[in-house]
Amino acid sequence: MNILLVNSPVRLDARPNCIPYGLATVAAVLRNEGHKVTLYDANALRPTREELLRDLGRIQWDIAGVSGLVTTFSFQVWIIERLKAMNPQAPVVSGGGLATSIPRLLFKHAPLDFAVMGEGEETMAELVETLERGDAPSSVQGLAYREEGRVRITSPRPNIPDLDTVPFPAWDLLPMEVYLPNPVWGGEARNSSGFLPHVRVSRSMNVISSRGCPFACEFCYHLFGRSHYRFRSAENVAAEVEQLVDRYGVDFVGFVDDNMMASEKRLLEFCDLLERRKLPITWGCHARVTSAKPDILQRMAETGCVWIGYGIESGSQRILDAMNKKVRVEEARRAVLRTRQAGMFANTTFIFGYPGETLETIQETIDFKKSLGIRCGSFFATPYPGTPLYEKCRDRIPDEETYILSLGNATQFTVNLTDFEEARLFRLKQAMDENSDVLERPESVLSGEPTAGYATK
Ligand code: B12
Ligand code: SF4
Repeated sequence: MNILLVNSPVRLDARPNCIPYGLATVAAVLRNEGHKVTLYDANALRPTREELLRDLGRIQWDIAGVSGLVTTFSFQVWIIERLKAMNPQAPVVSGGGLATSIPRLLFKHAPLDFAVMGEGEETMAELVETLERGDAPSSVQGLAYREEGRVRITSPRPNIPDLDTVPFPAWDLLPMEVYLPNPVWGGEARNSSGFLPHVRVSRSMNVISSRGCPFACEFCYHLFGRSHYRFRSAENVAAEVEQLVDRYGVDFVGFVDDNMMASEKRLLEFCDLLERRKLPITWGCHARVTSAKPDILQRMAETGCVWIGYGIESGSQRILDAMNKKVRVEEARRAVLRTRQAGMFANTTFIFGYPGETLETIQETIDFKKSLGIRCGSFFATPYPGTPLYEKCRDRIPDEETYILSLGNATQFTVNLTDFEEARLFRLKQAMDENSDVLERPESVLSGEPTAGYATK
């Protein structure tokens, strides 16, 4: 079959820096099954809508797939309508964060045929095979589809037990040269990250070495189910890095897994492989502060790790507990210091305006940042559908559809989860981002107008 896969654009104020990793592994699986796959990455190419339609007009497909995060709702509704109008016989399938978290809403607004929920490789391959045979989709696990005007959801598909069986992404179907020059992290990525000044990155690529996370923070969306953590073998990950170096001259790999350091044994094996194969890369990863042990950090730095991103979220224990973060403020502080001592950049991200946020908790975060010399912005606490935080805050979201349409970068305000009035909330966020004390500040300062970019409504 001819299969067209479209990736939706996100974060248009930053240059595209991450390949759509999951969509590209789905593409690789479909190709291995003998299908002809075209991958149109609208996030890399950033075409106008007219250009996109013109480009699609040149492609033939029997089945179309669309991928995107929950923030791509309006784009997906539009593109699904267009795909159906251009080729009414061809089923359209959506997968990824949007299809998994709010499939019914997508069915309501778009002429969608199928939503693949959760991991996509096996479900999509099985769906295509089922449609090719002309069988009913009801036997395909992990799927939502229309039946007699209603949306039916089949039983959940168990996660792939051995991730080493998943092929590497179909890089050759992607416009790799668009992504490679744009570092996964750093100022231009607009994800509040930095780099050490001496680190030079010329060709950077994102890799996923594990899926899921063993923890359950209240605000975090778990696409592959809560608390189900699986990791690829060190050998399998090193082989992928080696191919990226050989084929694309990659000199920096960003592991964008939720928590790349969760298995110490696998991490140390991976470091050994990098050393033994003399792979000429620097690298970075996301991790939990509780994984930051001095000997492990030392070994990571020796083998080229230059960046570790920690979701610190707050300097207030009360807020961390409310988030179900299962971390002590002191552990976060230690992780930053130890990472720096090992010679790496400790990137930190913070959430502002969590339910329960007060002047005192904001000041605690400011104190935390100041004590470590951290200067960075924060993200507005944003409840994403499918998270416990979303359920907890439903009463603050009067109309779900309007809310979903407002979701974008969490540097922008969507919903007030605190008891502060909005104008004050914006000023407080600015103060926290700039490390200006809020408890001792004269009221005249806090009641002034926030600088442009803060009153983001
Ligand atoms: C890299 C990344 C990004 C990148 C690029 C995303 C992209 N489109 O490529 C950037 C930095 C741009 C980004 C931005 C944001 N992100 Co992000 N991001 C990630 C991250 C860390 C990794 C994605 C990844 O590679 N996953 C691994 C692969 C294997 O999974 P996958 O992509 O989901 O694909 C699988 C399935 O979803 C499915 N599938 C996917 N597409 C399709 C299509 C079809 C047709 C089929 C059949 C199946 C299918 O099959 C794949 C293979 O199993 C995830 C966390 C995570 N670990 O997943 C968060 C995550 C996806 N991001 C998330 C969020 C919230 C955001 C932001 C809103 C954050 C913010 N506060 O601003 C912004 C978006 C801003 C905007 N303006 O839209 C949430 C998604 C919530 C949701 N319900 O969609 C996640 C899950 C983080 C979290 N735990 O909360 N992100
Ligand atoms: S925020 Fe991080 S540690 Fe918490 S559940 Fe999400 S991925 Fe896991």
